[in-house]
Amino acid sequence: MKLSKKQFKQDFEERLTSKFATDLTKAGYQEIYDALASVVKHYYANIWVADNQYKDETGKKQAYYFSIEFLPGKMLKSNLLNLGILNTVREGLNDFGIELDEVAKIEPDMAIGNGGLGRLASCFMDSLASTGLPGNGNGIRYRYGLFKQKIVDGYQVELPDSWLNNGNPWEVRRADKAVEVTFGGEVWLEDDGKGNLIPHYKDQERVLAVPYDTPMVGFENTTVNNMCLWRSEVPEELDPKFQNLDYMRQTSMLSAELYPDDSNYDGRLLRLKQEYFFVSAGLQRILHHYKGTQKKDIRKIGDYIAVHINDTHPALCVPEFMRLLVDEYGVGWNRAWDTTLKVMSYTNHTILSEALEKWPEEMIKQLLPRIYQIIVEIDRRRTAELLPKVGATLVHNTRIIKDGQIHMANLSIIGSHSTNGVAKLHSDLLKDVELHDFYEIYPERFNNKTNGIADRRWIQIANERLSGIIDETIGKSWRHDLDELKLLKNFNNDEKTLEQLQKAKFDDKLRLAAVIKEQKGITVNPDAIFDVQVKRLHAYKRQLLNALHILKLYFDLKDNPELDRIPRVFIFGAKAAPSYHYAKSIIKVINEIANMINNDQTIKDKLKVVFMENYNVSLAEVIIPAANVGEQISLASKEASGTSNMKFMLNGALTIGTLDGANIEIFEAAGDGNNFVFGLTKDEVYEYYRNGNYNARDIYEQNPVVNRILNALIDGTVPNIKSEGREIFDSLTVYNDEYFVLRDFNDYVRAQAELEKLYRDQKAWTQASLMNIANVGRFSSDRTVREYADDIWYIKAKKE
Ligand code: GL4
Repeated sequence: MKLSKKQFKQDFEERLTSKFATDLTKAGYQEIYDALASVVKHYYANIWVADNQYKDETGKKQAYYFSIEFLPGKMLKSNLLNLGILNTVREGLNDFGIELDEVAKIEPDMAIGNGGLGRLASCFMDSLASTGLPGNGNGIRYRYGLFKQKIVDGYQVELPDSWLNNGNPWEVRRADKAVEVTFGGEVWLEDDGKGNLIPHYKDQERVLAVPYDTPMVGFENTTVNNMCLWRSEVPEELDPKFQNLDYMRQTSMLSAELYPDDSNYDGRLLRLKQEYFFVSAGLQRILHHYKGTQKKDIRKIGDYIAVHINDTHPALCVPEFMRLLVDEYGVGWNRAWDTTLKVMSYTNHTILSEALEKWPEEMIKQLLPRIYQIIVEIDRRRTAELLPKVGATLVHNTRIIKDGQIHMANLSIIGSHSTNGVAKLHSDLLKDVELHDFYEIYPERFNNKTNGIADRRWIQIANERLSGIIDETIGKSWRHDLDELKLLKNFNNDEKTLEQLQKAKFDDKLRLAAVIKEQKGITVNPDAIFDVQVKRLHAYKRQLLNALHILKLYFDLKDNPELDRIPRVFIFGAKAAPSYHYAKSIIKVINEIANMINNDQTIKDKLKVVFMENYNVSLAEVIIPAANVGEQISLASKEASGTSNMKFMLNGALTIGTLDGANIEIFEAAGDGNNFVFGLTKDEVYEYYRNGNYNARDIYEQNPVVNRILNALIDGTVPNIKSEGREIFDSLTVYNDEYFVLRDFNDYVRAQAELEKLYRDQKAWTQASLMNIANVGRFSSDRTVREYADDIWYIKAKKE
């Protein structure tokens, strides 16, 4: 949009006074932030209205991304950037003596997601709007987001994230669009005399679902999509049976809290209720919209909407959509089923068995009796139809209802036209191994969509220094099309460019060093290699491997203080699920290793270890630009894609990583020699599984380096980890090291040494860094959402 500085300043001052009856001399940062957000909202409101009107008038097909998590982070700068007024506003505020970055700090992170899966959903929201695609979000407006992490005595402590305390200027409550979601009670079918079976209900619990809309503003275009988040409330005119405080409490619980588990299935009733709650509310709203305002023929709804099931949490979309079509809109079963297949699509985000959702049949039957009947009917019809075609074994292996459980992945695959994985390796594993039986039956449904990241946030906002240098070197076209970064390759031998890249990295390291000093009181040397591992704490991600290697470096220096080593700062950021004991022990151990090393005067600044508290999107925006090295060291086959790997690449870090997830595609894109690869391949891992011949204890006994490091966990060398050290030691040496940490150790050490060697040659290092940046284009989520749009949702971008 066009906006002069003068106009902005006037709008801002007026808003500050009208909203808070104050002026610039007296306003605090909270007031300044709220007034600024309110002005920004005013700027996009008309674009939003116009785009909604455009969508309604053209009747264009729209996609709805159903996700139980979103992780947008802060919105202020992203909205300013996308509106094209970031600099105008920054300068305008400067004239008043206000720093935009200070104002931005006031905004709490919107953290209603756990990790990669939720963050991907938010990258998609940004990319859909920015590529002009009509794609909306649907989720839950949790009152409390992902817990805040404190480290006390080296342990993780969880505090509530009450992110809504000071209000949320970006959302719009739409009470008029509220719908009811019902649970429990009894249901029976009665013939209506015309041969139709009509469901009748008794004693249901009713919950009011109120939508809060947050606009997703596209980058310098006229698209504004919607992220709809549902809040649960008590319906006003209640049956006296429900008119009590217990019921109120129970109802508000539904949208009270995000489950803090990543890649883990927690089969609690409340979680199942949350899943049905946002699925039912979302689908009802969509159908009302198309039937009511749009006057569409409901039997043709498949031409107008696509619904995406983001992992299995929204899998109830399948039976709920059937229920709405058949029971509420009177569509015949077969027609409804064809429509459901056409509308629904599903992404699988993990093959970890502990993440696979399976709900006890009895639980679904009691909580969602009509949905249960529909699932049984889907299963019955499918079994009857497929038995003669594919035989009993395949049918049995792929059934929705098996062993008294409802298999949510099976439901999602069977009830949709598309199942995709999130990186090539992962999608192949789905086809060849994990979902092979489904692939035999429905080969045409399987495809790959490699993840991507919203580069606007991850470089334009997070790394203004680097962005500026790229502008100076190749112009600004990359800001609209990340593939244009390819032009940087022409400067791979240009001393000035390489120098500027180094300078940008150094400045970003200084910025992070200041944050580390402030948060942890640790002084780090900006000339050291900043080696970063930031992600959820999970055994398969192997933060432990990193920690063991740090111990090795430490012992090397203890044995030989004169050793010529490039100083290193190892930086961790990771939250563990509160109930994940082992992960929490790893946090404790890393913190005690850090204490030991950081306080050892003989080590000086050759080695420092920093565990940053409360890793979240905002902290990532400071940490990732400052990284020289990104650690992507999961056991091959376990990390479905990873997305921080792409953010590191974009910011010119070199990756040390395994052949897992999207790492493989990153290594290929960046070109040989520009990253550091190590470890078992997926095939080697599966070979071990087949033969069952991995023996970690042998490595412990035979490898003196490993032996010394592991002993340090239990013999008091690393202080204060009596039980945690033992737990980890046993996990490796007694319980046979589930994620092959010891097996990959030697090769990891080799790759780390190579890395250090390359770093000594600053020119060569910076060239490799440049090659990573230049080849990152394909990891833009703009590319990813376009692929979803073309191959899965069949939606079209708006022509500007
Ligand atoms: C995850 C994967 O673990 C991660 O590799 C992937 O990048 C992300 C988005 O596709 O999805 N799956 C789950 S569950 N949590 C994740 O972060």
